[in-house]
Order: sequence, then C-alpha cells, then structure tokens
Amino acid sequence: MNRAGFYTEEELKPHLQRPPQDPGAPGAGGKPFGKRRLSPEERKEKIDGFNKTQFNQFASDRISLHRDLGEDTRHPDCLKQRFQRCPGLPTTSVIIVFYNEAWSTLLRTVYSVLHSAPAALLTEILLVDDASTEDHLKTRLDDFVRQLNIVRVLRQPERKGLITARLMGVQAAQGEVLTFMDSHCECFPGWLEPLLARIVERPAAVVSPRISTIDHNDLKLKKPDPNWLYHVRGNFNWKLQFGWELIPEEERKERTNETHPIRTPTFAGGLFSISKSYFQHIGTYDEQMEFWGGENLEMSFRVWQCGGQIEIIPCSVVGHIFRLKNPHSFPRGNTMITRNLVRLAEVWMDDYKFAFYRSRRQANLTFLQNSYGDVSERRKLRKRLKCQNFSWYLRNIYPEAYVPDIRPVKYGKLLNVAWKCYLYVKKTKNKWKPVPEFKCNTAAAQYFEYTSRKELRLSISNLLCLHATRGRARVSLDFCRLKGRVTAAAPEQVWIYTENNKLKNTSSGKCLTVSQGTVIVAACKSNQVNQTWDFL
Ligand code: UD2
Ligand code: MN
Repeated sequence: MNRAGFYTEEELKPHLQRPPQDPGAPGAGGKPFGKRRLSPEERKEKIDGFNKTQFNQFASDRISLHRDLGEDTRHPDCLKQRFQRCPGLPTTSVIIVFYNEAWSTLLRTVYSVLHSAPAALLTEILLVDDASTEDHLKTRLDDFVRQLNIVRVLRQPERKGLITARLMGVQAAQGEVLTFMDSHCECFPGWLEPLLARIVERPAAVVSPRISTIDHNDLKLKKPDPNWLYHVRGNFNWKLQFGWELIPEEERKERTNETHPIRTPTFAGGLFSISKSYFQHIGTYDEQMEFWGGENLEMSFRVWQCGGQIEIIPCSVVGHIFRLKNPHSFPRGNTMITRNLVRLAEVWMDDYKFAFYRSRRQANLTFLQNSYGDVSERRKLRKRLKCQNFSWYLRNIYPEAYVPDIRPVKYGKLLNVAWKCYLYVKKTKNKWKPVPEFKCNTAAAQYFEYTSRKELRLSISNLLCLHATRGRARVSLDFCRLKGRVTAAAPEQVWIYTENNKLKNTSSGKCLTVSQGTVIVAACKSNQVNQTWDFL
C-alpha cells in the first residue's frame, strides 16, 4: 500500500505534548484514585465536593490535569487504521459548555483535548459558560486559558441551559466540523480522527465516540478491552428516557471490522461531531428548550427522520463522568425537562406522542394546558426538510422497539365490581419490575392499557403485562412477551374482555378473579361479580 497517501504520525501531532508522567501519581494511567485515611478536614472537603458536583471532586483535584490514560488498549483494527491525506480530514472546533464545573475536571477536559487532538485539525476550544456563579470560573479562568492561546471563554449573560450555550459556541466556531463535549471528559488516544474521517465519508453522519465511564467515586477510566465483542447503542422508552442497550445479535455477528460505525436509534447527546454546515442545514437545536434534557432525543429523531444518520464510532473513545443525579437545581424544578420532552413529542412523534403522554402524567398535563411554548417554527422545519414520519423511524431505524397502540382499546383503572378494589402494583426498589403476585387495592389504582393485541399492560412502564402462568392460580405481572419484532402476544398474557366484562385468559381459559383480596384466575362463572371488571 502506498503509505504516502496517509497522514503520518508527525502530521497528526497534538497541540501540546504531555509533560512527563509519574506512574505513581494519584489516578495515573487512568487508574483509580487510591484509598487512604482522610483527616477530618479532608473528609469535610470530600463531602463538600460531592454535594457540589455529585462526583469525587476531592480525588479529581489531586489527579494531574495532564494525566494520560496509559496504554492504547483499543482493538487492533483501530490501531491499524490510517487516514487518507486526500481529500484529508476537516478541521474542528471543540465546544465545551459548563455550569459551575469544578476547576480540575474542566481543565483536565481542556488539556486532554490539547494533548490528543491533532494540532492541524483542532481550530480552537470554545468554553461556553452558562452563567456560572462559582468564582474560579470567572477572571481566574480567563487568565488561565489566555496562555493556552487556542482556548477561548464565551459567556451567556444569564443561565439558559446547555442548548443555547452550545448554540453560542456554534456562532463563534471557525472549524469545519463542530465537536461537542461535556465539561468532565477525558479523551483516549486517537479519538478525533475516526470521527472526522466518517464525516468525510458521510457528510450527513452525526458521530459519537464510544463513551467510557470515568467512575464518579474514584475517577478510574474504564479502558477499552480489545477482546470485548459486545457493543451498546442508544435507545429510548415511552417516557422518553434515554438508555443503553446491546446492539442486536444479528448486527453483532455481521461485524467484520471494529472500525465500522454502529448505527444507533438515539444518542446520549453530549459527545459528538457534526459538520457545521450540516448542523445548520438540519436545524441546529430547538432554542426554546431550556437548561437540560431532551435535546439528545430531539436531535436523534430529527436527524434520522430528515435523512441523516446517527452513529457510534467504536474506535473513538472518550471518557465521561456519569453521575447518579443532577448536581444543579433548575429554575422551576424538573418541569422544564418535561416541557422540553413535550416540545419534541409535539414536533417529531405524530400521534405516538399519546403513548408518551400516557406513560408520563406530568407531560400529559403540560400538553393539555398547552404550556410548552410555540413549536410552529420547528414544525415548519420538519416540513421544509420533507422529513419522514415517526412511524417510518420506528419501522426502519428502531424495529426492535415495542410500539404501543396510539389509542389502546381500553385504558384506565381496572375496578373489580364485587370488591370495589383496583389492580395495583408497586415499584420494587424504585424500578418497575415483575411481581409474582399482588392484592387488589381499595385505596390506590394503576392505569392499565387493554391493547389491540389483548394484553393488559401496566401503562406507566409499558413493558409489564398481566400474566397467568399455566397451573397456577395467582396472577403475576411479568415482562410482556410481545416486543419489537415479536409480533404475537403469549397466550398467558392474552385476555378476552367479554360482553359481561370478564377478562378471560386464553392460555388457561380461566377468568381474572379476586379471591380473599388476592388477584387470581379461576373457572369462569356467569353470575360471579368478583370476576367482573370495569375500566374507569
Ligand atoms: C447527558 C449528556 C449531556 C446532555 C444531557 C441532556 C452525555 C455524556 N451527556 O447528561 O451532554 O445531552 O444528557 O440534556 O451524553 N450544563 C449547562 N447548563 C445547565 C446544565 C448543564 O451548561 O443548566 C452543562 C454541564 O456543565 C455539562 C453539560 O451541560 O458540561 C451536560 O450536563 P451534565 O453533565 O449535567 O449532563 P449528563 O452528562 O448527565
Ligand atoms: Mn455530563
């Protein structure tokens, strides 16, 4: 092969060389920050740090701002990958928005880019301050970054959230590609080139690195394992929560080279590269989304529906501190997250929005009260770009998803007429999980959907169904067997709602009954009101 056609290592040299590393230093090589006995003052510092940022800032403050992440443990295919000098890789502006970020994590993010991104491709790093209140992020930060000469600080005059902050960065960006990053990241060697190379190949690709966890307790970076075959991608549930799942088995088996991108229905949204002109073409962000949340799903649906693609590039690895909860409060509490989600549902999801409104009551209220602002500009955008509808997205981009009825056959609280009690199950350890048996409740009720496939689905979770195991009287709540490509419900979960309001299970031929307060199946008898159920 003609090597002259590829960038040399020399040409891809970073802006700043890492200073010599002490392998014994705290957290060196991406290793965990060591445990030791803390003095009372140190303990206080640690607790205060946690309260402020929801990660171990005490540890972060003691780890070098220049720490390297040790040996490059990516898959050999990634290490072999070369990048063609013609047409060449585009330049990029790295945009990092922050609100009251700790000094050490913010600056480690900055240095990590300066130590790893090829200088020839890195136009600048733009730090956008979403009106932080912490002192260290004011003149001290301005003075510090001046010596780094390609780093600039921009400031939003008031706190409006990460969406408008990112847009402010975009306004100022001079690079051909925009690369977004959270303010608590660390880049693995060679992370940038594969992202840019994919955009050269596909200008309408929105590409994410593989996000590695930096532990919020000990700041250990989970390094890529070259033998690890399982990849994850982004998904969503009908509450419009983002999540991760393994890629489908067939897709995994078809992978022949690690450099190949992974198509993903949705992305986490914090770390990605996109061509600047494509970002403008595809409608940037919904500027009326506030503070935090929802912009990643909005962008995922929009890009796919309007002709682009979202991918994870497994050879590009960037670490991110995942926290257990949001460290900052938002004006008006969490209602603004719901408002952001309603905005995206109203623009991109067509009538499937009703499934979302059923799973999230607060969203339903926001919708009914029409308190999500004006979305007409975003709808115009959808029209102008001649985007596909949501049904197309579900069929083509996420066929593994469970697609709920837009309007179930019946929907409501299920009341047992004889006992005047309702079907009711509780969360287990704060999660919706199968429960082996439950009582009929006289005080509280849960909403159920009687679906077109004759299942009784717990509306709020969407994935749990009333289940009658053969040969067992007690009825359980179990994972619905019908999901994604599986198109038939299991007979244990099929219930025929009869003319006289009985629910007859197909597998056992028995009827849903309340006996001694417990929900069971029993032989159907025509005159028994403890087998009569009304949807309220
Ligand atoms: C994830 C994304 C994040 C964003 C968010 C949903 C990753 C790794 N992270 O949440 O980028 O898409 O989902 O909106 O994909 N910030 C502000 N102003 C605010 C709140 C946050 O500037 O009012 C900054 C914050 O300092 C950080 C970035 O926005 O740099 C993302 O916030 P986060 O780290 O709290 O969000 P995360 O990682 O939980
Ligand atoms: Mn983050």
